[in-house]
Amino acid sequence: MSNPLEQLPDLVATALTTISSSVSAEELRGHEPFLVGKRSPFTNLQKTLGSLEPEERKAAGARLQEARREVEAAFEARADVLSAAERAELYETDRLVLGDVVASKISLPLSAGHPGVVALTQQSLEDVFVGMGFSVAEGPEIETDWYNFEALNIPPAHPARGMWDTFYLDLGEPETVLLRTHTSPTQIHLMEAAVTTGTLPIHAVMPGRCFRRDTPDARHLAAFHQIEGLVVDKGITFADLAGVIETFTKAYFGPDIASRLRPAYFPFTEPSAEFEITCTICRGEGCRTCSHTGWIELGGCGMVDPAVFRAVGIDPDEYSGFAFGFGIDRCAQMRHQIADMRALTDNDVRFLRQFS
Ligand code: FA5
Repeated sequence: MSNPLEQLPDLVATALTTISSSVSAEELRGHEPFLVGKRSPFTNLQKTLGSLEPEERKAAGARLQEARREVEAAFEARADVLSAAERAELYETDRLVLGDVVASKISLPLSAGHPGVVALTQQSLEDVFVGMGFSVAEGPEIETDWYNFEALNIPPAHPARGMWDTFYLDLGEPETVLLRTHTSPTQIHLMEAAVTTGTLPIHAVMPGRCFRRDTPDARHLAAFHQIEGLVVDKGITFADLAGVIETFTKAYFGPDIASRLRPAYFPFTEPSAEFEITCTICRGEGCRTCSHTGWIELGGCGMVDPAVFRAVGIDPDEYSGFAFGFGIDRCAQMRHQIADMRALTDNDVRFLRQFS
């Protein structure tokens, strides 16, 4: 029987010629199955080795393997050369010269970005209140339990703490340092500073970010914004508070949006009220966003509780005041008729672009 490997040198020579004469990586890839793949003569020859005697089969297998490796090595080397040449050519043809970059910069509709709708809303709210004679102040986002709760007449274990589901920080004694749940602690900072520096009265608004363990839904986020208002002066009454709320509503939302105050409870104001406006999504008809009531709660307000004055060293017999705090995101939602507040944090540029 003839030796099946007789033709091996010719097969190797033919394969090497095919490899060296391929002029592109694509052409070489087209030959791959017939040179080193399943359809190569080496694979066919492998199958014929079974007809040899065992001792012949071993030597023939080694020769075949060596020939296959030679072809594979030549194939890899040629593939490297061809693809390197093609990459170099691509770099050359795709290279941008300075003139191209300048030209494309001019023709592209580039956008530098812009403040988001909540930041813009905060600016407009500040403008309205500054126009009404308020100054603007800021307070820290990380607070102690004393500023966020105790000084606001909410002692430990007071049931009202349940109104604000709190994120505590792992700092100091457990549950003593937290992410502020509202902007009301800034009232305390402001009153303390005014007492220390002897700069009463106070007419200020305090915008900022707040955090609650609230499940996001159409009207809630876990990180949201409030704007706090505080007036401390002599002879301030609930009528002043109601007048400020009404003036603000008309100035910011327009003459066709109504506001109303409903009795409520906050430990730091007495009496207290909830401040609601006509739902701008349904214009009072009732919809999913306003839970079919026609009204949307913007915030809370009331006359500063004497206990709060005493906590910061202000004499409640000499001074009186009012405070309010409402959601900036909620204002943005109502002003722009955004049915679901979660759109504010989705980062969808099609949504964000509308408010530039
Ligand atoms: C307060 O936070 C009180 N500090 C308000 C206050 C200040 C009362 C001064 C009296 C005097 P309340 O928890 O109701 O109250 O929140 C006020 C407003 O913040 C809400 O009406 C809503 O507009 C907004 N708000 C509250 N929680 C969220 C939330 N998770 N996402 C978005 N907005 C919220």
